[in-house]
Amino acid sequence: MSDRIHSLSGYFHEYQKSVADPENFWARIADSFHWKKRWDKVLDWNFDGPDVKWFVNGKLNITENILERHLFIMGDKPAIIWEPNEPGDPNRILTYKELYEEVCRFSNVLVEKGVGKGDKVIIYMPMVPEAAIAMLACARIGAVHSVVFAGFSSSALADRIEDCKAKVVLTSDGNYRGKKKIAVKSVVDEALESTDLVETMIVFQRTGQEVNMKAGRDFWWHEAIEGQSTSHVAEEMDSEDELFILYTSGSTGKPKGVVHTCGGYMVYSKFTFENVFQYTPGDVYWCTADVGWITGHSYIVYGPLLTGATTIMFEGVPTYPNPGRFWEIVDKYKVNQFYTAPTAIRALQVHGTEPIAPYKLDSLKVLGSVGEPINEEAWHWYHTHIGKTKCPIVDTWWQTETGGIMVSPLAGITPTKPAFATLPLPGVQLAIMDPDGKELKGNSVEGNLCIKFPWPGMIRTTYGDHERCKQTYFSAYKGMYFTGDGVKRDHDGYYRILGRVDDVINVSGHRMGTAEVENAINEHPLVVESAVVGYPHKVKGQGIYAYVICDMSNRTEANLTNEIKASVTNIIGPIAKPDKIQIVPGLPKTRSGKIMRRILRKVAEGSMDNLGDTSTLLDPDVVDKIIAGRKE
Ligand code: 7RM
Repeated sequence: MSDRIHSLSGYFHEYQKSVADPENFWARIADSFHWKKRWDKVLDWNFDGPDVKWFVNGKLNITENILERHLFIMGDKPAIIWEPNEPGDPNRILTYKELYEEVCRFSNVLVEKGVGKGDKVIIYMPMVPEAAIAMLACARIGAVHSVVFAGFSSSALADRIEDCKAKVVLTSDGNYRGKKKIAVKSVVDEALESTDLVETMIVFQRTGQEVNMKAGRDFWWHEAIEGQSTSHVAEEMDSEDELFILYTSGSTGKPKGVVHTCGGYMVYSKFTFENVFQYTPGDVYWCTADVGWITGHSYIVYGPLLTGATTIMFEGVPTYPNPGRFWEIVDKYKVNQFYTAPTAIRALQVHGTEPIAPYKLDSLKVLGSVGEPINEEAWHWYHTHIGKTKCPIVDTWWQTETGGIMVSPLAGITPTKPAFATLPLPGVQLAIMDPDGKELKGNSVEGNLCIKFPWPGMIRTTYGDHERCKQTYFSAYKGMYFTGDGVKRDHDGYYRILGRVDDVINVSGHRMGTAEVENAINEHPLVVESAVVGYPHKVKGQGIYAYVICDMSNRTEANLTNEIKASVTNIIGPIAKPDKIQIVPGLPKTRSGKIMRRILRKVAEGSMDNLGDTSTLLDPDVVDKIIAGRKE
């Protein structure tokens, strides 16, 4: 059954209802799912705890709403179309029936290995259907998956294993991405040297490269599923049982494990998918994200599959073997909805329109954008050259913590404006706050973006540290969830997201804490102190600029810079590698010892004539020295 809104007046009507009577609004949406037992109460909440429960005492299994639900009516319909890295290699298509059978087989494997309800399972896998099968098998048996992007380093992986106390890791031998063949299992092996929590590792064979298998701990995926039954009875889950943990960066400390629960996430991911993309039966949908990020969770796997959609999973990269690869795939599968990040658009824009010319792209109905603000130039390029001016662009604002899209046009329904995420989805009550904690009402205002009422897909806690959840999201503004983003509401009441107002930067749509990068830099033995800021980058959106104080006695600057980059790659992963490193004699600090990042940001972006007040600095001279040594 579909809960799709069909018109702009329908949107306003639903929005109004969702605010006037949220419980009835969401109960009606939730009623179109299969519950093993219906809830007693739709919502129980306070933002002080915070303590939020949706569909209280409802019992369900999310995978029944993906598998059993679609098995009989559309068993032969493609659920997942997998396109490999290499254009000539065979693709794979899994129908809903095949997906059901594969998930059941793997569920049985997990049970046989002693994995049960509440156990944490790390999934460190490339973009292969088995990554989705693994997620769904965990959900089916009640285990809690934590997918770790396979580009993270062994030490980042070890941190996550330790934090959630995982006893199982699912991985692959290797991974193909563009020209590269990447080792995957050996990264896990290295991570497991520093922790003894993991009892079982199951390895999907993708590349056939040589790996070490530790007897009693490591098993091949293809051997493990052999002879397993293709049926499995789904575990009964409480609506508020954990579904997954996904680590995300914040402005302080190590990444936090954002916890999502079964009932609310199920309802929210499907509702937002159907409505934002206006998915209709028979459409082919493609989201280019990686399953290691929330976008992959909600809009490659859960949202589309709950809707009975055909979802494409692409193993490769936009520019291999050439910058026409995305468009070749769009034509090949007659993709109707295409969802990507501004950074990918900008990376392709650089190559001009020639790579697009051979392709028709006439199947496209909807284009989507996610992960970072989309600049107007990229918006127009996307609209003109990919959408041929006929496809609405849905600029979708949301976060790992929100579970699903929060502010976005409904495709073809909400009139769009370049670089505006437009209006909140039904059920989403936004507030723009000034620094003193006053809500800015009316139009033409700018401030910090907060949310004043719960929505089903929202974060429940940060794993193992509820206080941190409260501090990070529910303390800045009383009784509200604070997003960390700045926002403007224009004269039409449309929302434009301005970017982070905290020490989080967004590099190619990947969220990174400046403190996290600094900690990695500081691991280098010759580094005394560092400060990291973002600066505008033509393709990545933001680049990473690091100011580093170090002991230069027996290194050249070039050596040291390379060593620091290597060290960050080792500690976090290549995505956190600074673009620019400037060795500095000191950092601009206030008398109380606080680094004035505002100044460092200005210098990094090149607006030195506009540094603002520097009178509170301990040593104002240091600023001139920093400007003099600035990296172009
Ligand atoms: C989905 C995702 C969240 C942060 C968020 C914003 C930024 C995401 C947009 C956006 C402007 C958008 N989750 N962001 N989408 N900024 N317009 N459409 O990216 O947890 O990884 O990042 O990303 O700053 O707070 S995330």
